[in-house]
Amino acid sequence: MSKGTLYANFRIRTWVPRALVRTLELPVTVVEPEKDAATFAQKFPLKKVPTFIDSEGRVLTESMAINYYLVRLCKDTAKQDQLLGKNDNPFEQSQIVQWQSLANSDLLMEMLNAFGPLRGDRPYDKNAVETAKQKVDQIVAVFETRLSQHQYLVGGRLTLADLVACATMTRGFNYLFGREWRAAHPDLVRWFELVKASEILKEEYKGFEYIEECLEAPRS
Ligand SMILES: N[C@@H](CCC(=O)N[C@@H](CS)C(=O)NCC(=O)O)C(=O)O
Repeated sequence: MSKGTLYANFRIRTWVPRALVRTLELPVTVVEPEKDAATFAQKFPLKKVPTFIDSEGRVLTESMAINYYLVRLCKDTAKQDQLLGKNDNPFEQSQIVQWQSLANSDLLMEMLNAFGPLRGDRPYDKNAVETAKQKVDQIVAVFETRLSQHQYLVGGRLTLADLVACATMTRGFNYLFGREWRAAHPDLVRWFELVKASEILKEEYKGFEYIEECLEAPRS
C-alpha cells in the first residue's frame, strides 16, 4: 500500500528524497508538481519542493524533514542506522543534521547569491556576487577541512549528511567551481566523486559534467 506522494522535479533539493524512494524501494509515488499543479498549490501554498503527503493526507514540507521521514519508512533498520546514525549515538545523529543544515541553508543560499546573477536570474551587482563567492569559499573551506581528515562527513560511512551536501554542492560544480577551483579543493572533489557515484545518488548524475570556468559576469 502506498505510504504517500513525494513532489519532486529537477530542483536540487528534490534529488535526495527521490533517490531515497527509488533505492530504498519505498512505496511512495513520485509526482512532478507541474503535473499535479492544482493539488500541489492547494496543499502547499509556498509552492516549494520537495513536499510530501502521506496516505492519511498529512503533509510534510522542508527537505530535511522529508528525507528523515523517508529513511524512517525503510524497514531495513541497518540502513536507517547507516544513514541517520544510531539512536544510542545522539552526537553522531546531531552531526548528520549539522552538515545537512550547513549545506541546505547557508551554502545553498550563498551559492544562489553568487550564480543567480551570473545566470541572469537576478540583477547583477559585482560587489554582491564577489561577497557571495567569498562566503561560499568560507563555507566550503569548512567542508574541505573536514574531508581532508575523514573519508565521509560523519562516522566513516555514507550518511544522509553526505547525500544532502553532495547534491547541494552540485550547483556549485554546475556554475562556480571551475578547473582551477577544483584543483585547489582536492579533498572535496574526491568526496564529491565518491558520493555522487554511490548506489543511492548515481542515477541523479546522469549527464553531469564538470565546467572549465566559473560563469562569467553578464556583459553590460
Ligand atoms: N527550506 C526549504 C526550501 C525549499 C525550496 O526553496 N525549494 C526550492 C527548490 S531547491 C524551490 O522549490 N524553489 C521554487 C520557488 O521558490 O518557487 C527546504 O529545505 O526544503
